[in-house]
Amino acid sequence: MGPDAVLLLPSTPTYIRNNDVEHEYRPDSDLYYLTGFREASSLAVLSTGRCEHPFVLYVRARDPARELWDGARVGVDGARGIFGADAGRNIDELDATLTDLLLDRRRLYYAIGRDRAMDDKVFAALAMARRRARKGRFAPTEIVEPSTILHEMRWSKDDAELATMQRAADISAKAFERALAVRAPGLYEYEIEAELRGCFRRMGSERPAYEPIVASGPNACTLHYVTNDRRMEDGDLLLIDAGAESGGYASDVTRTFPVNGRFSPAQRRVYEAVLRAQLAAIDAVRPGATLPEVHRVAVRSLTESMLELGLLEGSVDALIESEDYKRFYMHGTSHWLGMDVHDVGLEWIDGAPRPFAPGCVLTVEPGLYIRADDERAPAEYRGIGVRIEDDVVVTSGAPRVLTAHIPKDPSALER
Ligand SMILES: [Mn+2]
Repeated sequence: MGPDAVLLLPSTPTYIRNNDVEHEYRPDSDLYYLTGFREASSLAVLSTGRCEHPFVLYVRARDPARELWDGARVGVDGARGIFGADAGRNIDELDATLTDLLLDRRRLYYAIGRDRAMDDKVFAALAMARRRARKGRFAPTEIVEPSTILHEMRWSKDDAELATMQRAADISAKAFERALAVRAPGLYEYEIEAELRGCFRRMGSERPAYEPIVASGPNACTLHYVTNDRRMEDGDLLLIDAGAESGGYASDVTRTFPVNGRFSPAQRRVYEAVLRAQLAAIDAVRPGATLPEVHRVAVRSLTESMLELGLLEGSVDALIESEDYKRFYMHGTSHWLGMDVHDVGLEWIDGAPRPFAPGCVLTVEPGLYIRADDERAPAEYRGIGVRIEDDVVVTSGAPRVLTAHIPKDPSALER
């Protein structure tokens, strides 16, 4: 942060769902990353240079009457004793005390525009600090976006983080095992969703890392399908894109398999094309490689398959150049994965794609989607959507796949 700087890191605001019921509070990733603190209405303040308390944690004060309703709070003593703050403070005293923390700091790290109510408090404290800056005292003259430091720290995962991510992946693996065991024609998609969610919670996952996609038959061609209310039919494929969050970290997995336990020949050809592309793309995840490079590997392999399957005509190079392949593969191949399912960290640095380094984690998730109403496609492929997604860690050598134990070989899936 440099000398004489201060970082303000507030919790995410809570939102009313309806009447007096709130949406579930999910701790802010940055705040949780730095402090481990999970309660709402909190704010961490980190300061460099001469100051009385380098780490101040504002929390909701203990309040037996409120805690009777809402559950136990760590309180200001716990902020110090449990979370290692140099000072714990009551969040209700923020307005009265924030100015002091900004005085004699030159640079303020604060993410403007995420929470307008908090912006108002910070700007008021900043204005007050400027009024009080005299006789050798001073106020911040720079406001810096904290992600410039924090998100780069989060981009590369240490061993403890990777162990947590492996745990999230293992929970997802159990849930997919369960989905494979219970799938059957006649069930509704939400019954599979219920199995996934139940499995996550039974194994201690806090919540799904994102809304589970349980897309049977033609629904697999809707990329963000989450209504999950179709009755599955004999002969459908089922595409499940779901991942557990555990210890604050996400997993993100997609598998596609036949509802009746047997791929049709056409389904199997499409499936094997996606699997070929996915294996080639995973193999490209090496130190120094980049997201666009991994995507290019997947696109080339998929475009070759589109020709073989008779979905497109022409040459591979021309179809890639014209982007005609996007009719069947219209999304990216990868994103960073971590505390956020689409995790933070720059993708480009100084105008060039960022090279992978050991410890960064990304998904590899190619797919083929042939819409049911695509009358130019061979009839046997219409309505087939396939995606296969794994979570991959960059190491100094071969890529490490956190979700490797979830079956994806077509014969293994049938077994
Ligand atoms: Mn994904």
